Amino acid sequence: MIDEQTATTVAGLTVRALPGARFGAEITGLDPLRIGDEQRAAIWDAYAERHGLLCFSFDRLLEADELHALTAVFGKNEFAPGMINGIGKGTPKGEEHLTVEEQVAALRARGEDPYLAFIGNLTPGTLEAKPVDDRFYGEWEWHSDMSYIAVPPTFSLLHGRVIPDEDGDTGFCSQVMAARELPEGLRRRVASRWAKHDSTYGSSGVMREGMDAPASPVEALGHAHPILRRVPGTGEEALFLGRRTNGYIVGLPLEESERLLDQLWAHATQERFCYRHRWRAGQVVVWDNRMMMHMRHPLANDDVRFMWRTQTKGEPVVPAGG
Ligand SMILES: O=C(O)CCC(=O)C(=O)O
Ligand SMILES: [Fe+2]
Repeated sequence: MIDEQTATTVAGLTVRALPGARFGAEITGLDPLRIGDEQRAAIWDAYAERHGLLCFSFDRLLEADELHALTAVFGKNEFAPGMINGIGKGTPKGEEHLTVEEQVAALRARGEDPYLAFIGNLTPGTLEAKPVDDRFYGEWEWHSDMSYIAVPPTFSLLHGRVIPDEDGDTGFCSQVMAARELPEGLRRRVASRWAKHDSTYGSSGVMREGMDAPASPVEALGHAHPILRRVPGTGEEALFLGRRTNGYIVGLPLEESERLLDQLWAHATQERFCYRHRWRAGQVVVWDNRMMMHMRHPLANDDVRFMWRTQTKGEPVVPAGG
C-alpha cells in the first residue's frame, strides 16, 4: 500500500503518496535511460493503485532523450502539436506531398525536436524572456488534453525546468473518483449521453490559430465523446468532460445542456477530488488524460515559468457501458 507516511522501496525506486491527495504517487531514484523491467512494473503498479498520476522527482534537469525515454514507458511517443502537418496544425499550400519522415528530417535539420513542446514565457535554448499573451499568467481552465479530437493523447508528461518561487502550481482532479461518487440522479441523466468537446480556445483562454468563435456551443467545432468512459487497463470508470467552455451535451436543447453541464462540472471539480502540485525544478509529472483533469493556477506577471512537454499516442475512447 502506498501512503504518505511510509515510503516503499521497489527495484531501487522510492514510492510514496503525493502529500494530501487521495491519488498520485511520487517516485524517486529512476535513471530514465536505464529503466529495468522490475522498475517498469513498479511504475505501473503505482499508476494503478494511485489512479493515473505520477510525479518523478529528479535532482537535476533532464536531457530531451531522457524525457523521451520516460515518455516511452507510458506508450508510443506522439509528435508535439504544431510540428507535423495534420497534427495540431494545418497543411500549408504546396506541402501536401511531404511525408511525415520528410517533415521530421526537415525539423531535425533545423535543430528542432518534433516530439518536444515548450510551455512558458522563456525562449527555448536561450531562455531569454519571451513575450506572451497576458492570459498566460491567469488561471487556466480545467481540461483533459486535446479531448476535442477523435483519439486524444493518453498520457501527458510535463517537465518543470524554470519554476517561480511561488504560484504557477498545477491542479489535478480525479475523474475516476468523480465518477465513483456521481449522485445517482446525475448518473441516470448522463449514462448514455455524449458531450462535444470544443477546440476553439486553448486552456489559457487564447483562441487557437485559424479558429473563429462559434455562434453557440451547438455550432462549436470539436469531437463528441461518451460522458462516462471506461479505462481499459484498470477497468475503472471515469467522467470525461474535456473543458467547460463551449461544452455541449449532444441531442439536448442548449439551455438543458448548460444546466446539466453546470451540475456535472460542480460535482467533478470538488475539492475532495483534487490535488494541487507545487513544482520543484527537475520534476516530471505524468498524468493519464482518461482519468485526470488538470488546470494551471495563476502566476505574477513578472514571474518566469518554463516547462518541457511530451505526450503519448491515444487509443479510441471506450464508453463506460460498452
Ligand atoms: O503548465 C501547466 O501546469 C499545465 C499546462 C497544461 O495544461 C499541459 O501541459 O497540458
Ligand atoms: Fe493541458
